[in-house]
Amino acid sequence: MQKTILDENIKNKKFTKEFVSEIYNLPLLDLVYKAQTVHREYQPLNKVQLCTLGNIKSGNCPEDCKYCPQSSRYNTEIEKYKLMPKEDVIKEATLAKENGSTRFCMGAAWRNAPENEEFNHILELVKEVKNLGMEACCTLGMLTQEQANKLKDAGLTAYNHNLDTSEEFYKEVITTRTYKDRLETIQYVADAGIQVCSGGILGLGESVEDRIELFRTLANLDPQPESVPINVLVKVEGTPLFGNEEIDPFDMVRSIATARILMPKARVRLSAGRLQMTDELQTLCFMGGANSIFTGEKLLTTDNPSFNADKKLFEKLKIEAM
Ligand code: SAM
Ligand code: DTB
Ligand code: SF4
Repeated sequence: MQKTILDENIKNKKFTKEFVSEIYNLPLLDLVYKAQTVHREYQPLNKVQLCTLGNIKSGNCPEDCKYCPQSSRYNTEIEKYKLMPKEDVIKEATLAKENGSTRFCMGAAWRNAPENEEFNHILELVKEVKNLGMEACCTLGMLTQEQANKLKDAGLTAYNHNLDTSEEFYKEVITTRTYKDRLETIQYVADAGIQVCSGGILGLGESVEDRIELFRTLANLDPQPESVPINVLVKVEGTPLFGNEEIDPFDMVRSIATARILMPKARVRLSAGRLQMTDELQTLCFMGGANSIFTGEKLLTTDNPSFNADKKLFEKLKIEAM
C-alpha cells in the first residue's frame, strides 16, 4: 500500500471497509512492518503501559452477553458480590501501583451505572485512585450525560465501553442492548471530556469482515479512542460461547497491527486471553504495536499472568513499564 493513501485516509479520518480490509489482509510481515513504522513515529519505544483491573461489583448482571461469566442468565462458578467498600478497593489499587501499574480500572457487572448512593460511592473511589497518583478508569455499563459529567468532575481519566464486534454480529452476541446504545454512551463520555477506551473481543465466532467492521468503526470515532483493548475470548464454562473454536494466533497479530495503523496515537491494549498465549505470540503482538497490558493475577473473574511472570518477560524483551 502506498504511503500517500494511508496518509490521505488518516487525514480524512473516514476509513472505508475496503481500506481497512486491505490493511488487515496484507502479507503478515508487511503488515507488522507497517504497524511498527507507525508505532515508531507516534509512540514511545520499548515501553508498555501496565493497567490493573479491579472487579468492584461482581456477577448478577441482567445483560445476556454470551461471552460473559458475570451474566445472571448463565450458570458459572464465579464469586458474586455487591459494590466493594472503599478500603478494599484502595488496597487493590495500592498493590497494583507497587507492582508498576499506572492505571487502575474499576469494572462493575451492571447494565448501566446506578444513581444516588452507589454512584456517589463510585465518585469517591475515582477520587481515591487519583489520590494514589494513578490514572483512574471505570467500566460500569451505560451512562447518562449527567453521570459522565460527574465522573469527569471527580477526576476520571478514561471510561471503558467496548464495541466488542461489528454492528451486524453484535445482535448475535447480545440481545439486551443495541450497538447504538453502546455508541451513545461513548459519545457522552467523549462529550464530558473523558478519554474513551473502546475495543473488542476476538473469538466470538465473528468473520474477518466483522473484525474489519469493528476496527473501521473504532477508527472512525471522533475523537479516536485513547485506548483500544483487544481481548481474546476467555472461554468460561456455563457461558454460551464456552465451546467456541480457538482463533488463529496470527489473527491476533493482524488485529493488533490493524488497530495500530488505523489509530496511531492510541494505546493498543493486549487484554484478556494473555494467559493462553505463548511469550512468542505476545512478543509478536508487541511488534505489531500493542503497548499496554492488564497486569495482576486476575482480570475481572478469570486468571491472568502473575506480576512476576510479566516482569520476567519484560526483562527478556528489555521492555520497560511506561
Ligand atoms: N458491564 C460493563 C460492560 O459490559 O460494559 C463493564 C464490565 S464488562 C465485563 C467489560 C468488558 O469485558 C466487556 O465489554 C467485554 O469486552 C469484556 N469481556 C467480558 N467477558 C469476557 C470474556 N469471557 N473474554 C474476553 N473478554 C470479556
Ligand atoms: C476489557 O476490554 N477487558 C477487560 C476490561 N476491558 C474491563 C475485561 C476482561 C474480562 C475477561 C473475563 C473476566 O475476567 O471476567
Ligand atoms: Fe454484564 Fe458487562 Fe458481562 Fe455484559 S459484559 S453480562 S453487561 S458485566
